Amino acid sequence: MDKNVFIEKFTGKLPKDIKAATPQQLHSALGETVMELFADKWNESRQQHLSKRRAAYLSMEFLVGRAVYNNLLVLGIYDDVEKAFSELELDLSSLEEIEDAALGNGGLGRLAACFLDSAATLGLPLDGYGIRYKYGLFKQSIVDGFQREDIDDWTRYGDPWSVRCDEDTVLIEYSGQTVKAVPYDMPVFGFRTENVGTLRLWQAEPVKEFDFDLFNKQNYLEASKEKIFAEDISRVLYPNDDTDDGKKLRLKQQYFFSCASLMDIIKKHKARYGTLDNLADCISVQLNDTHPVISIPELIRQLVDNEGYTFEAALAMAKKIFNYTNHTVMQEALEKWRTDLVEELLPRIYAIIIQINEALIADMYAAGVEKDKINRIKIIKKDLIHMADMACYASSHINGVAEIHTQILKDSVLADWFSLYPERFRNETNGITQRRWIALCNKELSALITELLGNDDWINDLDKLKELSKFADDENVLRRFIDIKQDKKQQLADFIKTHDDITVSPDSVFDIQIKRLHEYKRQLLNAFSILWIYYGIKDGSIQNFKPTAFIFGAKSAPGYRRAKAIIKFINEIGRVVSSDPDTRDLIKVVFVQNYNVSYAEKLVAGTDISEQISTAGTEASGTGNMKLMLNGAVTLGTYDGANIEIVQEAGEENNYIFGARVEDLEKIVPDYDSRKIFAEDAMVRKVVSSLIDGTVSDGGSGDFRELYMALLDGASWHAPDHYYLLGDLRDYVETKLRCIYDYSGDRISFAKKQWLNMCNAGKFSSDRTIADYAENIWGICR
Ligand code: 26Q
Repeated sequence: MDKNVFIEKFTGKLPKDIKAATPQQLHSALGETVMELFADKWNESRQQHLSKRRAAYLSMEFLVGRAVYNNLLVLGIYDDVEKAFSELELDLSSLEEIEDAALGNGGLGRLAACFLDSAATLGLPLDGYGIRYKYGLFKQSIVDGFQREDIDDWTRYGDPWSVRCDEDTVLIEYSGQTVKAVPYDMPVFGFRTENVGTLRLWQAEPVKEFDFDLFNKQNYLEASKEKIFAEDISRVLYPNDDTDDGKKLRLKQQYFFSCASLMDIIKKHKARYGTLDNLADCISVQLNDTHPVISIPELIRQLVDNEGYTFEAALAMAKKIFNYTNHTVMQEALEKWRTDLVEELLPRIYAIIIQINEALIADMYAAGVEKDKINRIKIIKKDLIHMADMACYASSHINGVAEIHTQILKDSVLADWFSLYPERFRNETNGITQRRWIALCNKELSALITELLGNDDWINDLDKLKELSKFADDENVLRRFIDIKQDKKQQLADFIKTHDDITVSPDSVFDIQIKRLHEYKRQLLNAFSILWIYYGIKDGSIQNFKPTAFIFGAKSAPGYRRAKAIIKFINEIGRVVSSDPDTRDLIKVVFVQNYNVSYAEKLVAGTDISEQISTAGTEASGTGNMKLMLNGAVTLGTYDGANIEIVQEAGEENNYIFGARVEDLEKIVPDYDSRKIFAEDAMVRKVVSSLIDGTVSDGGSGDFRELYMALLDGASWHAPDHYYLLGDLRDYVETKLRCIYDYSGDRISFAKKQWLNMCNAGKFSSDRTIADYAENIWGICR
């Protein structure tokens, strides 16, 4: 990039008094400048992608975060732009005020964003399709220890990284309503490549903006009704990241982007080939969980109703084109739609689903499958449409997201399907992009890596980090690593101070748990362990405890009562330990507000201990665990999800594993009695009793009592302590204490463990994951 050309273009977009420009003005000018400079490159890539077999990633969520810094980095112009800014006496860091595009809830959405980054970098023809929500994931604040939610109006100051493409607008029809789907395209720049991917996000708009007749008749509300109802469809991201609430608007959203994306794919294909006969040779579509699975009957509808194919031919094509990724083992998350709802909203789709279901049953009879099994796997059961069963029937490949997760799919969640079509099942262990998750967020550690390796090729090939294992006993290198970690902890502490007005000492151990708030992720277990340590310090059973900051970042679904109670509980514990002079200098509890991608970038770099403590068999993979590992943290975790592969790579001796494993739980669960542990273990009893004995306050809501009862008596929908907190608690605390004492006992040995985790994170690059999808699922190449 020519710096002078850049400066001229950039300043031309700024107000006269450049120094008075707001961060938002700077951001818009910078974004527009970059978009103009790279427009040709993007266009060439678009054409390229259409010229060969390609893949489309359909996802209801793309948690891309803040675009500006990442784009500068991957385009290789970060340093130049930083210089240009300072020559103009501007500060690039002022753009930290720019909002994240939080168009996703958590892991599934962030994975989609990492995948696009990796595919672009690998030069692969992969593009994303999703929804351009007006409001992303709610903004969270903590008031008096409780979570508060606010809307996230992320485009309020514009969105310079998107291009509206009116010419590709399509019409979406529901019964009784037709709306426009207008695409906004975001470029996905690859690192050190000419290739640019496209993330196409659809926005819902009315066919008719305003009814002037009605307005003239003074019927003002009615005059705008069509617009409001249309815009409702892409107005807001559902903040649940697990439970299937079966809401009609969500079904409308799913159909909206599935239909629009397939029309787009078909239109482009026809324009190029003049026929759809070879569609399956030219495109592969990845369904990110069940959310876009309505695409299956929709593709068939378009082929049959618009293009004259028979149902059988269309179904055969669908089976070749689609692939399905499952991201969760929990039954509550497997989407089911009521037949009457689908029939009312999308009668033609409903009719096609019935035909698919009939084809499935016929196939099964023909193959001699027993009736019970057919009844279990058919798509329509009672009055519900089971989206996962439709996905399994009509996909070429079905995959889980970590070894253990795929095994659980085969053994239980999708066991019937595995017995029918074993060849369809694959494991694709998740990954993360090292561009955002170290090169960008930890420039200091990246510089050290580059220096030691002699070049920065590792940014395209993360396995290169393995070569750094040879420095694991080099005290000089470890000291430099420790200094960098200290630096990142200081930066994090400074940010927490400005952002949350909480003081945390960078000289303490940073023990961090960041992820959505969910019972199965067991933030409550972490909270109990802190109380345990608190009581242990008080009664003298824990001595010489090294000052530790327990840092949490998590959003709860707004309607998830228990998760919200856990947030309040954590904050209450924080209050107790810091108002006690015996512990205030030893234990600090921090619950950061509005945990998001940008906050995560700071947290992952400043972590010493990575908390990955889900009940064995519940976390499909986890990807935060990989980000923290890559930045040199040890994992304190269970044998669950990708943790297992992490310790396989980095060594059990360099991590802290505790708790029951899946195979243990299988034996324990049938006669598990949390009351027994509670009765026999005085410390467990003391800690758990804090929920009801007046130690902490839930503000009179009774929510803490409800948590207590769920652990000891269960609830109408589950057995007592169904995530096995009491069973794992003692082992967890002992392991955690060992970890903290290891840190304080011998910082160098502990740094060695941290270093070796970083060195062995290569497997968890999403470049590896995407290369595998490309070769084994999509059949695409650069
Ligand atoms: C379903 C119905 C109604 C409303 C919302 C939903 C819904 C929304 C989001 C269901 C699930 C999700 C997201 C799930 C998710 O993020 N799963 C995570 O996926 C990661 C990437 O594979 C894994 O690493 C995590 O282990 C898994 O929890």
